Formats: sequence, C-alpha cells, structure tokens
Amino acid sequence: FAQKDYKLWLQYDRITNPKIALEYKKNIQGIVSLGNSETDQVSVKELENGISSMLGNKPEIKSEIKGENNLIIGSQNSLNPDLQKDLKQDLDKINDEGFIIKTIHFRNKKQLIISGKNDVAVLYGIFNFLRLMQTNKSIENLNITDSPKTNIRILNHWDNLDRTVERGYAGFSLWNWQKLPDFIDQRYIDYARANASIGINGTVLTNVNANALILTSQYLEKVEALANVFRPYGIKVYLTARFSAPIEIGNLKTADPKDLEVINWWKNKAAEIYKRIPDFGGFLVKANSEGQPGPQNYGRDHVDGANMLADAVAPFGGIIMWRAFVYSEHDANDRAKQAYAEFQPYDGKFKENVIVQVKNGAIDFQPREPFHPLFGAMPKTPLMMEFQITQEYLGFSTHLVFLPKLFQEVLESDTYQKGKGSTVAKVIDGTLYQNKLTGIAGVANIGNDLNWTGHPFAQANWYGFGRLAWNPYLDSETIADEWLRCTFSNDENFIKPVAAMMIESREAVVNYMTPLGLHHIMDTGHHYGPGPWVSNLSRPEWNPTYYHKADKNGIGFDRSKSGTNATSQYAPEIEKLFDNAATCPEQDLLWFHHVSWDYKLKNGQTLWNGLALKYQEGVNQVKEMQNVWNQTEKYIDSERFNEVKILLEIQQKEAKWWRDACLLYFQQFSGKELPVGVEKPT
Ligand code: GCW
Repeated sequence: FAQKDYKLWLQYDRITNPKIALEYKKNIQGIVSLGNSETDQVSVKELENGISSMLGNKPEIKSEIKGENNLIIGSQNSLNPDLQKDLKQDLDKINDEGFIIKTIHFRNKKQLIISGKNDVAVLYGIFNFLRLMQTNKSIENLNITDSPKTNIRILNHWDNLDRTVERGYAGFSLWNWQKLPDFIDQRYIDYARANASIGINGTVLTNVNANALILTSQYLEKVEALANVFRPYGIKVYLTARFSAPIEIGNLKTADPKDLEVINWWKNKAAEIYKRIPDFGGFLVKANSEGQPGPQNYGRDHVDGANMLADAVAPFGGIIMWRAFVYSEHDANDRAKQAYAEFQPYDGKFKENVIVQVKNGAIDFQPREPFHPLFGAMPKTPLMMEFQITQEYLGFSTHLVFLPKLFQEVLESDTYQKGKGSTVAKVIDGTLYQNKLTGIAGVANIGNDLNWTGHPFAQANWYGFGRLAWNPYLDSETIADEWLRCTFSNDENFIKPVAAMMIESREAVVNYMTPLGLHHIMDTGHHYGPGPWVSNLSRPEWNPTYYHKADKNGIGFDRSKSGTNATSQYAPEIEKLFDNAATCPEQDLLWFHHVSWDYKLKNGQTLWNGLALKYQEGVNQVKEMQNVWNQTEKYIDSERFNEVKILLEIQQKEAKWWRDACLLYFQQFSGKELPVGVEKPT
C-alpha cells in the first residue's frame, strides 16, 4: 500500500485496454537517445521504467536510429543536421524550457521524436509523453509543442532545521540534515522526479521564518548535496535568508543594509554559496513581518533591503524573492490594506533581479479571498504569486479540498488595471506589463509521511500547483481528470463522479467554514476548527472577532468607503463593484460589507437565513462527497479507498462542527431561529 500511495501520479499502471496497449507497442519499437548528459540518462531511465511498467516489456535501447517507429529523444544540439532542419519550425515556437513531441517521417520512416532546446526541456517532454500514455491518449500521430509560461515554478518549504515543518501536516521535513551530505535518501530523487514531471524547477528548502544557521558552511555543504541530486531534474535550490544573519553568524554588530561591512558580508556569503552551487537560485526573504528582522530595524525600507541582497547575488545570476506579506499591529485599522499601502509606492524601485512575492489574497490563505490588490498595481515591478498548497486554514491534511479550483479563481480574476482582461494570470506570466522575470510559488504540503502529503487527495494539490505554474490558464477540470487517471484509474465510471467531487470540494469547504465572504474565524494559533468567538489575543488583527465584527446590527467587515476604504486599492471598475453591497459578488459580501441580519440576498433569503443555509449546504456537500466515494471501491485498491473513506468521515463530522459552532455563536447576535432545512445542532 505504501508503495501505491508513495508513487504519487507516477503509478504507470499496466495498460488494460488491449487496443491502446497494441497501439503503444507498435509505436515504440525502440528508444534512441541522442544525448548523454546526466539529464539525458534520467530521461532514458524514466522512459524505460514508465514504458515497461505500462506495457509489460522493456523497450529496446538502440544506439542509432534504425528501423521505424522509434522514440527518438534529444535536445536541439544533439540532433543531426537533417533532424534539426526538419524540426526548425517547431523549435522556433518554443522557449528554453519548452518541448516538442512529434510524429515525423525521417528518411521515409515513421518515428516519434521528443526534443527541446536543452536536456531538461526534453525531460519535460518525456514526462508529458508518459502522461499521454498514462491517460490512454493516442500516440499514433502527435504534434505537440508546449512551453511554460512562467520562469520560476517553485515550492516554498516552510521546513525548519530541526525537521519540524511550519504549517506542515504530512510528517517531518524531507531534509535529513543530520545524515546529509553523505547519505542521499532515495526520497530526494523521487521528490525531484515528481517535481520535474510537472515542470517545477525550483525549491526553497527552508522556512521563511528563517534560521541563519542554514547559511553556515556546515549546512551549505548539505545544501550542496541536495542541489547535486536535484540538478539533473532541472530543479534549482534556493534558501531563505534571515536578514539578521550578519549579526547571528557573521559576528557583525548590525545588519543595516547600508552598512559597508554588511554589504560585503552578503557579497562574500553569496560568493561562498555559488562556489559550491554554481546554479544556486537565490534567496527568499520574509522581512519585517510577524516579528522577522528586516531593513526597517535600521530605519531603512524594503527596497534598501531587497536591493542590497540583489546586488550580492547578481554577479552569479541569482534572484531575490522579497515577500510582500507584511502587516503590523500598529496600524490595525485594516490588515487587508497594509501590504498594498507599504509596497505599491515602491513600484519601479527594485533592482531587476528582484521579484516581489505576493500572497493570492490580502489576508492569509483563506478558503476564499478576493484577489490581492497589488496584482496589476505595480506595472514596473515583477510580482510573483504565492499560493499555499499546505492547507493551513482548510482542514490541514484531514479535509479533502481540491485547491486548483481556488488557484484558478484567483488567476482568472480581472484586475482591470490595464483595462478589461487584465487578469491576475497575465500579471503573473508577465504578458500584461512585459516583465522578464515571472514566477509562481507554492507553500509545499509535503513531508515524510508514506504518501508525502498526508491525505491521498492532497497529492492532487501538489500536482495541480505544478501544472498551473507551468500554465496559469489551465482549468481545474483538466487537472483533476489528468491526476485521477495517472493516480488511480482510467475507468470513466470512476473518473467522472470523482472528478466532479474534487471540483465541488472547494466550494464545500468555503460553505462549511466561511461562507459569503467571512474569513479568519478559525480557532487561533493552529487555525484548525472554528473559533469565531476568540477575542483575547494581544494583537487585535489576530482575533477572529476583528474579522467578522458580528453584533446585534449585523455581520461583516466594512471595507467600503463608509468603512476602511480598502476597496479604493482596486482599479476603479473593481472598486465600484466591490464598494456597493448590491453589486459586490455575494461570495465576497461579508469581506467588504457589514450588513444587517435582515439584509436581502439575491435569492430572497435574509442574510441570517442565507448564511445558515450555506453552512448546511457545506455539510450536505461533504455527505455527497462520501456518497460518491463509497461507490468507488470496485475501481481502486482497498487501502487508498479505506483511507479516503475514513478521512471523509472525519471531514463530515467536522463540517457539522463548523456549522453548529458558527451558527450557535452568531445566533446570539442575530437572535433568530434557524431556517427550515438547517439541521439543529446535536
Ligand atoms: O499564514 C501565516 C502563517 C505563519 C506563516 C506566515 C507567513 C511562515 O500562520 O505560520 O509563517 O503566514 O506566510 O509568513
């Protein structure tokens, strides 16, 4: 069982449909690899492993193109002149990391070729080809070109050096610092394979709440060992830089970014790292946020801090990912406004190897948030997306929630910052403002659990994150379909209902936790389960009561003109839309407005009744998810079936817990009965 769960979406189950198996066998008579780099060797190994497992026999590895129906793999430079000529047009269509999978007639013989500009691009092509087979697509006549739309497709591990993982719900950190650098766990290789298979090309190994020790030579030696494992898979290593590291490990008196000694310390540190790891990616920095040190400790600002570090890594081609997740208790009028207020004025001031990393919403990875107002508002600054794959506020690894639906909703949002159609996706992929540096980060949900992610379906969130980082325009239905086929089965009777269940799961969690725009009412600290009543924390903006503001008159956070005016941070079209309760999308109503318990919703219900019915709907949706899952036993292995079944039972119990706790709590303000259709708390 561990093996099935462990293999993620790279199951390579035997193809059971005889017609399809025959077609595949016919088209893969042999494999010819034209290159011989480490990455090329990985490509051959992946093909051999995947194909023999799916077809039951090992394909012949040929040293040259002999006969027909070979699978030829090799990067542009390894192709012979004739092949280069034949493929020129296709190669011109792709970027450095793009690939071609094409049926060709070479010297009058039918062949299948997988190519790209370099060997990692070819590896991406290989994994995509294997996915075609895993999803039972025809390979008879292929003509595919595909390129990633963003440069940096990266996981952010919030892993501490003691192997605990901040907001990690899948065991301990994968990185076994004690055994590194000499012991290379097979897991590191499988991690790299899984990431490469979805096009992820970077990993930040350490928590943004950083420990400076990672930058000491003792640890850098270990980081180097990991970088060496990941390199053939096209994955660059990045680290978090604790801003006060010059003091903590450098014995300096200050970490002031304008201090010459500090500047030189970082320059030397960068040189030291690049000597070990020539393709080191750069640093991710959380500064002056939630108590982390930063340039403001020395009267400097984010630009000073980011640019100083940018100068240190620039000679080596490194980048700085500077986070915009800032808020302070000193300006607690509206936490949602703070990142924009602080960062927007810096537009155009960062060095060109700095990218500002912005969370998808202005508060903190809630089940639903309107898109962050910074997107589209800094035309001269590359902004990268930060999604959270780990489910901090969405039921940890206990609740089944398919996150690509959430990610897609954000990416599709229209910021209107450059007129209609200025979607967040276009900001992120650089097409809106022609940014050269682009990227998407995902806070990883991976740990050393047997199945990597705790919940078998949380694997889909890792997978979906990677697919969307590659192409932010993909839809979640496609991702769910692909993932299910690769992970479980190609049987339509399984795929259809389970894909629908996954798609529905995101709205379900919104409904039973935070419907109609409610947010941050999870129990405090750990963020698991309901806690709308909590109000005694030292920082006002950590208290759930700060966010829902329920009282006898109504509920919701007034961020309109009559309130904190957070709506003014959006482009005029969106501002207008959000500012008026009547036009504000109902899903965000209580995010932007404080409305009375009798407020009329679009369906004619009062706010109180509508809210209660949403909570009930969430519970019903989880029941329906259970019904769907209970029908799947005959299609999959009993281990994963049972595991998900038990998890869904817990989710059902906790959806009710959420409904009952929130409704009982809010009822003391509304003073109203529960409407017909809402189950009484037991
Ligand atoms: O979501 C909050 C988390 C913190 C986290 C912080 C951040 C790493 O509760 O655990 O710290 O955001 O994103 O920096």
